[in-house]
Amino acid sequence: APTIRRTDYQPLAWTVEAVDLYFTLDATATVVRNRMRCRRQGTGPLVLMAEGLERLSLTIDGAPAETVRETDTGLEIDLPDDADEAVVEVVTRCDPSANTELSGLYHSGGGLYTQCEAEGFRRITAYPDRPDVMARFTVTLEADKAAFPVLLSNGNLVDSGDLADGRHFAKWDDPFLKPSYLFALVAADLVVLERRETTRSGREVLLQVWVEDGNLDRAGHAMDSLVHSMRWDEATFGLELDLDRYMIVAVSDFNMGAMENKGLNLFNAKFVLAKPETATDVDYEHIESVVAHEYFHNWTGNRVTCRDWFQLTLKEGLTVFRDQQFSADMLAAAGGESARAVKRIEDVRVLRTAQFPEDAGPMAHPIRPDEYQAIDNFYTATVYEKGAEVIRMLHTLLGAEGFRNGMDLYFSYHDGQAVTCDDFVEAMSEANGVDLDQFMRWYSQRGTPRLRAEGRFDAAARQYTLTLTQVRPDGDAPLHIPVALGLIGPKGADLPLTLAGEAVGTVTTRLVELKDTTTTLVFEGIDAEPVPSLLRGFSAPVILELEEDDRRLAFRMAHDSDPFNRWDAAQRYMLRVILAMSADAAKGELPQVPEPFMSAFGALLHNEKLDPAYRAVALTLPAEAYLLEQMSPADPVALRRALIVLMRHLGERLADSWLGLDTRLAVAGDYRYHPADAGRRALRSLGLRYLCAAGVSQGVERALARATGESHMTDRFGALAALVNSPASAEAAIALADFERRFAKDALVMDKWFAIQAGAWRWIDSAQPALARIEALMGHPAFSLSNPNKIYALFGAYFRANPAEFHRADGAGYRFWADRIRDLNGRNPQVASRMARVLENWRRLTPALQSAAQAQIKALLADKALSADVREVLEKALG
Ligand code: DPP
Ligand code: ZN
Repeated sequence: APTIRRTDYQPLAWTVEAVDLYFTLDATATVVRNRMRCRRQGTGPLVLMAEGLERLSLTIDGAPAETVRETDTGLEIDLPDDADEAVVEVVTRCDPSANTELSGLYHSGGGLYTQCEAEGFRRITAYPDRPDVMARFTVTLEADKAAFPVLLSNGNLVDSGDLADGRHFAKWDDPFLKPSYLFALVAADLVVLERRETTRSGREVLLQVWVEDGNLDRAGHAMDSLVHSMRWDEATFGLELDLDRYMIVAVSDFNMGAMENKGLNLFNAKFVLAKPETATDVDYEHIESVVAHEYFHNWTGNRVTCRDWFQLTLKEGLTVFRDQQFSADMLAAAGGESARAVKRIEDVRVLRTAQFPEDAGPMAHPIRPDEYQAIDNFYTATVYEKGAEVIRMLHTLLGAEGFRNGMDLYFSYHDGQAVTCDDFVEAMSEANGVDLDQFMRWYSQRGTPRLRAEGRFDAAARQYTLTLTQVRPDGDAPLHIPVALGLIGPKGADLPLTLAGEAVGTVTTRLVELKDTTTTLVFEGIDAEPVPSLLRGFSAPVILELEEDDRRLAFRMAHDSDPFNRWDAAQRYMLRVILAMSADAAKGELPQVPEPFMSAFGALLHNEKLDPAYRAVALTLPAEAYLLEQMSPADPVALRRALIVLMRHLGERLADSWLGLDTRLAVAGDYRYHPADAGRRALRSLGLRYLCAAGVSQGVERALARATGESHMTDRFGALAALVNSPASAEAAIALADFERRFAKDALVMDKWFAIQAGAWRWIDSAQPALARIEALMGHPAFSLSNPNKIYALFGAYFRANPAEFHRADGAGYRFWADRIRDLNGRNPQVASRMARVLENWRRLTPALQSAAQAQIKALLADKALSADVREVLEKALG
């Protein structure tokens, strides 16, 4: 596939001002009549993109089109030089039931649904399918009434009624200009949960959550989340819902999480449906944030959209930041500031697990990429998560009020436009009178910058000198980096920070703006050597390099007043211990757990002043993917051995504490989604993980009772996970069978059942390898290769969450991977390419694993039928 470059952007010669679509819907043959009012804005032909469509007719101003050229991407039509306007009508046919890619118009569970971002609209009709073409849409849907009783599209319902032969129609009008990627339709047999709300300016709006019959009792949390999102955006950014009606529709087969189509959000059902018996606290939290994310896109993405797909982070980074802030505010309102800190920790954990490895591998790209072959490959952790960190830095540098002023100015300039990241940062700059030219480098540099810190204490001068040096991966120009920092005194209290030449201050956390490669800070009035606490709250997405011995880490684990850094100190300590233990395991020695680490860990566990939710994140070991990234060479089997020894030790030695906690922190009464309750449940489930890992019989008994008893999903699943990842294989088998019996007919819950088995660690050498179990589960009646959630659950969990079992010495994991990619490539290239990416960092593995992985990648690339999506990923991986 050709490489598309950011700097090649050109406006189209012809744009569309208004489009009228008439759909004659049918599961196997849908006919779309598309009438576009086109306007000239430059020289050249009218360009229409089209993919896999059967063209039935094409007319220009009512006459059959004559000069039509077929191109690789669609059609080009020459229009008279003196024409400034043309009405172009194109009629095409497509087959939704044959659309296994789930891009464009497709069939799922008896209904018809669309997904158009990024380039799916061209699979529905011929159109200038680019985000800089913003048109007014009117849409008429016509279908068989019995098969498709509900007909939805964007905007307002302006007409509907019955037609002959049992058919009916609905006509929708979207008053807002929009790009084609925000188009959506639904034709299905659904039921609705409705609520009426009044916006801040007093308009009444209708909110709807559409689900399959039988799921209404699972729609309430999504509805609540929507209302909370509305209120938050009004209060925080003064942004109101602009439509009379706002719809969310749950779809079972969906490639991504959800899609922000104007007024008609389509969601992967897993981010809508929840009730206590079927969804965990984590599911509730995800639903709230995804509902918020799509809702916030209505302004950041829809009202102001992207000029081209290179600007994707303009809407995604900003909207992820907004949903993170929203969730943090919601959590803090219910659970206090500690709950806010836990949210920040979770977000950084995702960044480090998913984005740092991407930024260190062959797919590394700036948050605004410079080139791509398949845009679908660039819906990445870098564009989303690192993009959100870049926006967060602006928020940190400008303050909440300055940031708000920048947002206001951005909307005042660009409402209704398709713009670039520069436009956003310029609005922030202008509103605050701040120069952000250097800051813009965050948009063009790839790789995770390192921040090297060195401290020197001068007792005689009572000074502490801190030298901070930025190291950029490609040796690029220095970045503008906000660093929040503090100094901790010997007794554990923060010291007031006074820089040389300043009046004596009282502030104990300061924000320093690094703009040069090296910055030296001299703090005065320091009487004893302090312990630095740098990058508080993770104020910038960098890797901090600071020499700290075990005692310092333990000290910060006990005293750092910044909850993020306190957690991070524990993570650093764990990382150090695990890497040393893995090195022993790699040499065939029995890894040892250092005693001082046990005390530091125990002190956190026993600290009743810390919220359970906080203790749960602080006592969770770093993710395996993150640990592998820090290991060279990456040796997944040695790492797993070390983790097993460590978990066993933590479970055995602290057994009484875990059991005591488990009793004391039990939550009484009915399930409610609340951060305080969720924190207690999380800590109890974590305790069961350690107890079961160590085979502590009381822990195993409690886990089995909780996994199989009358419980809600959070406790049930926590207990099941503890058993499956433990040497208690007999109890695990009982719990798995019980779970299967209860939920066999519940697709979303069965996804959990598949994933937990695919990700299962092997605690006993004789236990069944994950791969053998997965191969057997592929034949399970609840499994389906056409459902992306099933692919992510069974294969994704194996490839990503079970490195020791996937990277097997005999190469069987890689062969299985290659077979799955080959198979998925033909069905659904987007999903195939996501799965293909799991081996992109193969060069970091041990030599034997490298050659086995490379052989499979090469074999795949020899296949001529490989999609552009998968090919781009594998070619980059091979380098
Ligand atoms: N734009 C969607 C989202 O991130 C993904 N297609 O919300
Ligand atoms: Zn988004």
